Amino acid sequence: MPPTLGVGLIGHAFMGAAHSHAWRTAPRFFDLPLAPELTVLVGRDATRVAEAAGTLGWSSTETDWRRLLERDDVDLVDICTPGDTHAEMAIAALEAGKHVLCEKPLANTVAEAEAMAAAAERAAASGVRAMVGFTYRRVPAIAFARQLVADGRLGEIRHVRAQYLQDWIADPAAPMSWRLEKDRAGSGALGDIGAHIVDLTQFITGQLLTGVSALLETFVKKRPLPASHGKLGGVGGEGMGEVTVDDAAVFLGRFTGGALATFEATRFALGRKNAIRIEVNGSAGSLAFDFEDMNVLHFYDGAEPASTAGFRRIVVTEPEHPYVGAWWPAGHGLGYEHGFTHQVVDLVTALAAGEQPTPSFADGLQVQRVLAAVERSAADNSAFTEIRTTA
Ligand code: SOE
Repeated sequence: MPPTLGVGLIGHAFMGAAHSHAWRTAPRFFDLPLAPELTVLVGRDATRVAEAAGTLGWSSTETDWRRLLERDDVDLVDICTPGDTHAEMAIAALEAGKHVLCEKPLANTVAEAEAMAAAAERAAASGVRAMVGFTYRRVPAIAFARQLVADGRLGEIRHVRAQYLQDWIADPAAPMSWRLEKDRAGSGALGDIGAHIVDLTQFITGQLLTGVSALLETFVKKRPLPASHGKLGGVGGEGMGEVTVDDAAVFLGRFTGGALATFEATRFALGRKNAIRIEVNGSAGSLAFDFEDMNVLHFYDGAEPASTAGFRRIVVTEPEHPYVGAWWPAGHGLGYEHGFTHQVVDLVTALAAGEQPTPSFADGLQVQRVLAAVERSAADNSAFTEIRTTA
C-alpha cells in the first residue's frame, strides 16, 4: 500500500462535490503513489456538513476550517469556497505545513494573489506545495491540443479565438448568488469563466498574454434574492439584491509569440450551457475545441494536399491520448468530472515526486494579473473608439 495523503476539503457545494468525487475516484482508476483519504469535510452548518459528508464519502466533519491546521491526519487542504476566503485559508494552511489545492480564480485581487504566491514560494522551500485548480487543462482533448502545439504541428501561432459561454443567469428572474457579488467573487463572468479561457489558451499555446483591450457589461443590475440554491443559480424569492460584477467580458489580447487573440466570457449566451470554444490558427495547422463536444478535437494539417485537406474530427478516446488509457475502451467518452479526477492524479504524482504541481500559485497570479488588466482597460475605455450613430 502507498503512503496515505489525508485530505481536508473546505466547501461542499458544486465544486466541493466535484472534488470529493475526484479524490474518491482517482485511486480506483489510476495507480497513485500516495493513497488519498477523504479525512475531513468542512462546512459552517453542522447538520448540512454532516449530511454532505455522508453523501460524498468523508470520514469526519468540522465547522471551522482552522481546525484543519491543527489536525495531524490532514496533509492537504483543498479549498472549494468563494474567492474572498482563498487568501486567508491558503496562506494559513501553507504556513501550517499543509499542501494546498485552491479553486480558481486564485484570489479576488492581485494583491491577495501576490501574497498567496509568496506564501507558496516560502512553503516550497520545505517541500510543501500549492496548486490552483484550472481543471479544464486536464480534459484529454485540451491536453492533446497542447501536445500538438508543442510538437510543432501548428507551426507559428497567429490567432487564438476563445469563448466561454453559459446562460444560467440570462433570465432576469434568476436569483442573486455569491457569484454575482464583487466582495465575494472578485468579478463576474470575467473571473469565474474568463479566467479558464485565459489559462487554457496560455496552456495550449505555451505562451503568455502581454496585453489586453476590453469591454465589460452588466446587463441585469438587480435580481431577486434567492429562496433556494441550486448547484448553479436557484429559485428567486422576496426582495431584490444588487449585482456588483460583470455579466459579460469581451477582450482582445496579444501573446508573447505575437499571436492576436479574442476572448468572450458570458453567462448570457442563451442556449449555450458550458461552451468553452477554442480555436488556434498557426502557420502549419489549426485546431478547434468545444467543451459541449468535449471528447473531440478538430485538427487541420496544413501540410496535407489541398485536394484532400480539411478539418479532421479526432475522437480523443484512444489509450494513446492523455489520461484516457486508465478509463474505458476507445469511443467510450469521458465527462466533466474526469478533469477533476485527472487534477488529483497530477497533483498526487507531483507531491510524491517532490515536484511543483502545475498550475502553481505563480501561474494563478499571472492569470489574476490578466483579469486585473481587463478590468483596468474596460474602466479606462480610452481604447474604445466611438462612432457617430446619428445622421
Ligand atoms: C460557474 O460558472 C462554473 O461552475 C464555474 O465556476 C466553474 O469553474 C466551471 O467549471 C463551470 O461553471
